[in-house]
Amino acid sequence: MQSKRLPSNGHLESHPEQLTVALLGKRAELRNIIGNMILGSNAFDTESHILVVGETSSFKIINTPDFFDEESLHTDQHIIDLMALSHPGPDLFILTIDPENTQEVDVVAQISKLQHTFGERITEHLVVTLPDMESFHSLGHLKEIFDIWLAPDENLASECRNLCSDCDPFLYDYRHYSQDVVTRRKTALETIQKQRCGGDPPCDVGSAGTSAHGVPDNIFNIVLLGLTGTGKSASANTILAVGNTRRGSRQLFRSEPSSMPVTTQCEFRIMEKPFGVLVRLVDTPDFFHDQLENSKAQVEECKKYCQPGHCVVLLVIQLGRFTDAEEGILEKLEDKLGWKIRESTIVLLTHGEGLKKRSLLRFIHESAPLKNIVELCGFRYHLFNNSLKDTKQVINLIKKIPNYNKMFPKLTKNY
Ligand SMILES: Nc1nc2c(ncn2[C@@H]2O[C@H](COP(=O)(O)OP(=O)(O)O)[C@@H](O)[C@H]2O)c(=O)[nH]1
Ligand SMILES: [Mg+2]
Repeated sequence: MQSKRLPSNGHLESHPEQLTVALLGKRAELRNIIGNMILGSNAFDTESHILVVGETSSFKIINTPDFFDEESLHTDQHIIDLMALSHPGPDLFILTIDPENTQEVDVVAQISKLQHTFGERITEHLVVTLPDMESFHSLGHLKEIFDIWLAPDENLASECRNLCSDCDPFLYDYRHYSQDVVTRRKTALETIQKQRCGGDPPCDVGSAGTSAHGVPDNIFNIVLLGLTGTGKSASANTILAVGNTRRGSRQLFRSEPSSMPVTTQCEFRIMEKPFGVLVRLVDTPDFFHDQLENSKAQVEECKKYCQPGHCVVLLVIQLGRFTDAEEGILEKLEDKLGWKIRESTIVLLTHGEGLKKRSLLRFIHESAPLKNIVELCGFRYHLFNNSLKDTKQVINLIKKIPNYNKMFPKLTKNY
């Protein structure tokens, strides 16, 4: 593909393999997540009202503000900037669909607007990312109608280069925007870039630059940790159920009784309701299970989401079934993850129906090792009955997240 591409700017000469990707969509947080996933860094971390460029030698990602905001006074400027920064055309457009806009009519309207703005052929270079497998299935037919690629968020990073491997370069058509204006803007942006950066290394206008791999992005993570069979996946599903509307229902995590690990790798779902901001719900395998292959790699994957200040850990323990293996589990997890997760941990006890009418606090006090863990976690604990899909137990859990009212101000208003 690169050999077919016209050289559009200085970066291609230094990085001939570099692909240029235009990142579009209504929600800044989601665009940031996708952009960071592809770059393998935390280059994008704010809601920006200008175009932000993040680069590695493999990718140049142009993260655009919301083109679909009818009230924006700057849409034309943003479109011209995108055309200038990716002149004569990017290798790929990625349209990120957020969990609240997965209705077919919304998605079709966005694709049509892009065709109208940039040219009919955009669809041959367009990847639409969907937030869950359910919308992936329900919108599957759009693939044929528009000749686009549909991709669930999770697999995108590895797919990006494959997608570009055998298509002709995309070239903007200039039906609505003058080519002269775009090339003038391109020269102006290059001049600004040179003044700012001395031309080397590239750090375009509004550049986020790039940074170390594995640094967390700006999304808050809820990470479920614990041994096999304690109810991590079932608890994640209970949380997920609160945000599910009929049109936005999400694929559940696999949860079933088994002494062998059912969850064998870290998995996440992005949700917005009831938090009011995007939250990544991360289910993990039992890192201590001797049948878990690749345990080290899974811990590394988990570390991406489980970083101080960016997450809450739910340490899941089955009520009434505290095992020897769980003694010292908090310290062992801290060892693996490399920080004092206790500062951000809530002990989540499952099988709440087993408590009957007894007091939970008394129950905890009767088990010295359980009491010890709860104590180490600053007495943050909560009880779930995962056989009930009860919103209240989830909201009460969220309210135990340290600083929840600052992080989720809309939740405070709604509940
Ligand atoms: N009755 C009941 N069953 C539960 C509860 N939580 C989990 N389970 C069941 O326990 C089994 C193991 O749960 P799972 O979520 O797969 O555990 P994981 O290995 O920690 O992810 C599944 O059959 C769940 O349905 C609960 O609160 N009540
Ligand atoms: Mg599981």
